[in-house]
Amino acid sequence: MFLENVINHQQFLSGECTTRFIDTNPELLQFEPRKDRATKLLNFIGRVVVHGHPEMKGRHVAEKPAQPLLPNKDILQQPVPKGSRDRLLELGPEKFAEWMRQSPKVLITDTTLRDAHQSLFATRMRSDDMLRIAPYYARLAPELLSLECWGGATFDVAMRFLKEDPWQRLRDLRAAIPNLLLQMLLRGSNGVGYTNYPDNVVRYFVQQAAQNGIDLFRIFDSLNWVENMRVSIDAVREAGALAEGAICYTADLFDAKRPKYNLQYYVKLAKELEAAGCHVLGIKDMAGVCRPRAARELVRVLKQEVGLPIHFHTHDTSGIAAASILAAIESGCDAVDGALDSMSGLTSQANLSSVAAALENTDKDPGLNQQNLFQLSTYFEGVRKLYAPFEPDIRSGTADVYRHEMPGGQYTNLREQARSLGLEHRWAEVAGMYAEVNQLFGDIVKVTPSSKVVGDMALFMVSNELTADDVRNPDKDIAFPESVVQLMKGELGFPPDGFPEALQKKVLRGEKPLTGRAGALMADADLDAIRKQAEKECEQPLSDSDLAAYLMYPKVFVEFAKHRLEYGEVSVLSTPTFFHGLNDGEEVVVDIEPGKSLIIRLLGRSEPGEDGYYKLFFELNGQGRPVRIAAEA
Ligand code: 3PY
Ligand code: ZN
Repeated sequence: MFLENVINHQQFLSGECTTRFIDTNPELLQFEPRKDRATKLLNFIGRVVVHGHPEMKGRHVAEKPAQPLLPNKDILQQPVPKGSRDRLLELGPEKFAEWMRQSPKVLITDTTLRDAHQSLFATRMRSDDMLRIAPYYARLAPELLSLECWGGATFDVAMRFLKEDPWQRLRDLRAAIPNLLLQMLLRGSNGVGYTNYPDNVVRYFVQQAAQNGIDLFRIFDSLNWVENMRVSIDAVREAGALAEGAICYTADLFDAKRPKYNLQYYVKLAKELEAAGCHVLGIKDMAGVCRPRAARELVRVLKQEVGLPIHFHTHDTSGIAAASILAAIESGCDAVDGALDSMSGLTSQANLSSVAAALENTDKDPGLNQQNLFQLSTYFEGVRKLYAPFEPDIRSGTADVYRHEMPGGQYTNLREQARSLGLEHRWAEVAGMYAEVNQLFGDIVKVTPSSKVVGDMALFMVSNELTADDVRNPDKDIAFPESVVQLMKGELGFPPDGFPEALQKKVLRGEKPLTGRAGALMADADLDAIRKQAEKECEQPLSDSDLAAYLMYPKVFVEFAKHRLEYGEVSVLSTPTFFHGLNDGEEVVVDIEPGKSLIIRLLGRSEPGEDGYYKLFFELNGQGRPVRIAAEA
């Protein structure tokens, strides 16, 4: 800073410097530490060194993990080959969808950067771990259909826990991977949130997502209500991107005791989505309960009934997802999802490389290079270790998923919620209660946000020692969680057969449920006024994408924006430094922008003085930098 002050000073620039230059210009020594990126980062690291990262509290960390190794960097000398995005730009969405349908080979989506980490370690993967490998993806796996890398819970978690900008992640991935379709998961009228938003907010969000780099939007509704998906489908089409309308698979096609989720139910939905203008039909088996026989039959019939390419998504919670994927492919499924080896299995997706290998030397061979996939997977093996403290101790698949039907993407997140309520040791009870709550609610589709409501209610019942009979009992007064009240009111929409009347009455305490789509009943949001309000709350000017984030999560965004003001872009720190700070004597290089790096070393620290502050001694690019951190967290 001192040097910067000197070399930018008028007198210095004019060459009129004498030995009294500094004495006669005392302002050179007036630093503005709060505005300086390096100081902000040192303060952040200092806090982690002294108090630990708040996200690591109470978690088991054996030792500070090492930064994962990347593949050979010579790979980056290769030009980026053409891929699915080049094809989309050339053909446009309609013809691209037709190409998907005609393609003899099976197309594969890699979910490693979104659903896999959402499902394995509570969505905690940081942008830095994605961006380091991104240019390798572009070169090593150009045959992929898409990279699912955004949306779902990643938007919220990026700001809330990782204190980074989800939009910046998207822009950076886009720049590093120009050749592959980037795919997101959009919860229809619930955007990337847990509630319904006004239609113009959903439209604005979709526009921003498309402008910042999303090509393929997988859109679903948490109660399979197509009315709730139309605004998003139209907005995606207007943006010139690919609209994949997904039906959420629930129960078992062949279970005569749950006839409402039969073939006709799915065929009707699929036809509605086709008529609504979707380019691709998704089958979203969010819990991983679509058994091989059901997958074979569902895809066979849907191929006959609709003219869209079919994209099958499932989870490996049961341990037999690959059998369902291969069965779907036998029936002519056009595209399937998987995750790289080291990020697959359990509540995540099935192993992409193994599915590809199973198809090798057949006419459906996706044409991926196994050695290349292995290089990518090896990197993520190291990444996964960074997040070990967030992984539940699950070691095998379980058929219990057919009972609780919990989405893979919810599993680790709900477990985190249980943990924060001190209920982790009662997890088996929570999972059992989840199944009971589903029956109480009338056997509904469970996917975000309806799955969150079921989860909230299960946690509420376990922590308050309530049984299903207590909940049904009209004479037992219960203060239901707010999300349950919203669900019963119809704020997320309605299942085709409605909610059980008696429970709905009890929850709503005389209030009437909505009679139409929540989004249609809400006035458009005044985006200009909201921007002004948000800028005031955040004490800084906001970009269009910032506004879109505020519209989804006002409170979370304000906290994130204030953190950004105080500590700068902490996303530039490596994950070991972000979560664990530095050991005494440790040095790291932090790239704060292309061509500009900070070399940070922690020399040591003093115990807190009488002023109540620790003093940390850093070296920043070779210069000593003391940092004071309050002993009180
Ligand atoms: C999400 O909405 O985050 C999901 O992963 C749903 O499966
Ligand atoms: Zn999923």
